[in-house]
Amino acid sequence: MDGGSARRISSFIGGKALPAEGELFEDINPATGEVVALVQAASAAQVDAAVQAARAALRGPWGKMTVDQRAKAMHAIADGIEARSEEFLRAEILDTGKPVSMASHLDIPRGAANFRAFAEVLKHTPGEAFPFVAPDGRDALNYSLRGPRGVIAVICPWNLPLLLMTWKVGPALACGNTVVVKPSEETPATAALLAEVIRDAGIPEGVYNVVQGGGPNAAGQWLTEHPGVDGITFTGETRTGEAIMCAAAKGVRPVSFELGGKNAGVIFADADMEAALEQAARAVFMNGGQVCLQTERLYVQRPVFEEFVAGLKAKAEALVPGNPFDKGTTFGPLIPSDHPAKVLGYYQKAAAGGAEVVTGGGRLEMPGALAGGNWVQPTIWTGLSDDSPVVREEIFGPCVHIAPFDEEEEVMSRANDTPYGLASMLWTQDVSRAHRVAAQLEAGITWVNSWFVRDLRTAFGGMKASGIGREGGVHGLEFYTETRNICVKL
Ligand code: NAD
Ligand code: 6OD
Repeated sequence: MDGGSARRISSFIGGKALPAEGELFEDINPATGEVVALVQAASAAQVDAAVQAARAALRGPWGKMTVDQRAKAMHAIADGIEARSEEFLRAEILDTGKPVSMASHLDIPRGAANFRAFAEVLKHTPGEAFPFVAPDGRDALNYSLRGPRGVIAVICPWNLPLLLMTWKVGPALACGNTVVVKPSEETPATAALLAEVIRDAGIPEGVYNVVQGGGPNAAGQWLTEHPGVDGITFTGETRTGEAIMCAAAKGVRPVSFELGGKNAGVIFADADMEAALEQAARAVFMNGGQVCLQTERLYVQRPVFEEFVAGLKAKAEALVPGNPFDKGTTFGPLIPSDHPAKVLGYYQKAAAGGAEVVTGGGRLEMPGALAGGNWVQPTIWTGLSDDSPVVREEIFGPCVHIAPFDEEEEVMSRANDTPYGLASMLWTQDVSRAHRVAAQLEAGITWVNSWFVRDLRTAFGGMKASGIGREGGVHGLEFYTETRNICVKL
């Protein structure tokens, strides 16, 4: 096992890494259960220092840069990630246990792409100006100026640590804000590495700060409650979003939230079965099912139901769990140490509720060094009713319930019968039906005959309990900038 001995990771404030001392917590490799690092937990005073450093940096050279200069800086950060991609890859794999085949194609390259994409969006976003005649007959001109919102708190989850952090840090910095990032306590490493890249790219100190630690009564809560924060962008559980919204209410600070989901996939009988199975297997099992866009409910039209269930079972059983550093590994562990208990709890509920367990349904016993990791079996169920907790609640694991349906109208109402609305997936070769159904699915994003093929310039976010606001391309400007209207009488 390519584990590595425990190293130290710390917070990064005002251009400097703090000494890794004081209160320390363990960073665990989920594939093995080994401690890979000891992490310095930021104190309330250090969180305050990070916010002060970010505020001071707004008044320094960063605040005076032109859009072109900032865009150049964003590309320099992306270059830095690419130059150190092997280090990012190793750090991300040790923190998450995800297979190298996935992290090298998705997490790290998209981490760099987030800086390039938002640099270009800013450079090419037009402004607005309205010449008009005022009531007194004189000419007038109104125009808008967009400026940074200020100090942005970036609160991150553990499932795609670098990708989802840079997805927010990229637009925040491109718009001229400064940030204080709170990575998940489960995955602290790549936020610390990014601090070195940003420092080495010549970005002024205080523009990018990291506070390590937990959420409640720790760095996350102290940061979101801090009055010096001008906006909070958060990805994580809906319940955590509710707590953060309460913190943001003080001072009426804006939030941008990407939250939980219980995403539905709909397979019509005319779907290209081979492609649908290939992508459904990704949509259910990629990253151990720990992707917000993951499909946990599949509805398959009755004539192809048996064929589809058998096909997905074969895909699940062909997954290769193993050492994440091996190129042939295609399936990794759950990430937090307490996550198997939650996921296995749903596995038990499904069995107790009368589900047919098509495959999986329990812990995954692994050999050697992997025996201590957070492994659960890829799992498929059928036979539960739509109101079963397994079919209604977010599990965030490598599992799916598959139910048959007969009519288009029926499946629409079943797919939409959820408090969530993040993503959905739809397979049909009937173009009219694809457009008709996609327009009715209550989800921020619908994949048609595909899964997770999203251009970074498009809007991303959830309906209902899956989020507030949209990020991506120009859509993120609503949150990451403040617009001022200038009214001139000529
Ligand atoms: P989480 O909500 O437990 O934690 C996310 C972050 O919030 C962590 O950094 C945590 O320390 C911090 N936090 C927790 N309590 C806090 C508090 N009271 N105040 C401030 N910060 C606090 O989420 P998670 O377990 O890391 O991630 C899994 C969840 O994230 C799933 O529900 C998943 O659906 C969701 N998710 C959503 C998206 C999306 O784009 N919609 C993407 C990825 C993950
Ligand atoms: O990169 C993306 O398109 C994106 N924002 C993915 C989100 C995945 C959530 O787990």
